[in-house]
Amino acid sequence: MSREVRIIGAPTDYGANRRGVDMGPSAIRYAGLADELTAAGVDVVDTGDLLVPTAETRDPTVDEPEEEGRKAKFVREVEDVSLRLADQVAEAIDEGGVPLVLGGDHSVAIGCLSGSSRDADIGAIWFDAHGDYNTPETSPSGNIHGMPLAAALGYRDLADVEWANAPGLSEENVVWVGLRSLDEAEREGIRESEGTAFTMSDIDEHGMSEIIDRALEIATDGVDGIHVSLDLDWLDPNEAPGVGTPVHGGATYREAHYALERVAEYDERHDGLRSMDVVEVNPVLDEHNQTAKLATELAASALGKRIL
Ligand code: HAR
Ligand code: MN
Ligand code: MN
Ligand code: MN
Repeated sequence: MSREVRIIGAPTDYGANRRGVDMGPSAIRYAGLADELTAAGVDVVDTGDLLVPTAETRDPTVDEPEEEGRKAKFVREVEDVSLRLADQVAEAIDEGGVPLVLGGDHSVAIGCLSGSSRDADIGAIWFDAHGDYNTPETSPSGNIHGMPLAAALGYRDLADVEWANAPGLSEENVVWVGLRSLDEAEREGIRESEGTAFTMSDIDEHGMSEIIDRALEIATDGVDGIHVSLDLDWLDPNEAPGVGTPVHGGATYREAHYALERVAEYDERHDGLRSMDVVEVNPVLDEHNQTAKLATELAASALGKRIL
């Protein structure tokens, strides 16, 4: 029997600075996700979308952390989504499936990491132009999509509550791949962290093939499995124009596919891919749904679709 991949839509844009990523799950489904995954040889179950109140009906500043200089917009809304999403992710894993969460902005990774690590030690590979390692203290924007990894690791949690923590995520098993846009304090935080950061320069120097091997080795060392977080702005904007915060000089089409094909290969040998998210697709900024289509193809590569 083939493995079940459980699609969970999380149509949020609370964590982003522009509207539109809340339409990501629809665009990704419309681009043919289910067919792509079926071609990858998995059983697809679509559980639909979490119910997420539209941002216009909420006040971004309610319950922002109070001390001066701390900012985390829509923190209560992100909390609500994270708790419900974590339950769904944990349930999918309990029932033998692999949860594939469709964002939504990258704050949805908080619920993913927390649910995925509820009863297990996990590592994480963070495919992203950005570090997403800000805290309410260091964030220049107050946008929570720049904070999920730090929040999951328990750094100065959002609004001083524990809901964001991913209990079984171990920092030394966190690997960033493809970094090229960091804020000052965030850069300092990543340098000091026990995680491993591979920048685009590292990929230039060593090639994606070597970098992804090292990333997999580090992320999977001594843990039960990994969470793969795929922010579409990891790719170059030529390939993925439909994202809220594009940064030039990103992964190419083939580099991205190759990396995720290696994830699938690892998974085949070790059953190590525990959960995955695909985030930050913004259909409003996209060209003919190209970025959403790319998201479906990359998810399929990670879940075992092969060329031959
Ligand atoms: N670092 C900036 C901030 O904290 C920008 C965050 C980026 N946006 C994302 N995350 N798409 O990967 O506001
Ligand atoms: Mn991100
Ligand atoms: Mn990003
Ligand atoms: Mn370890």
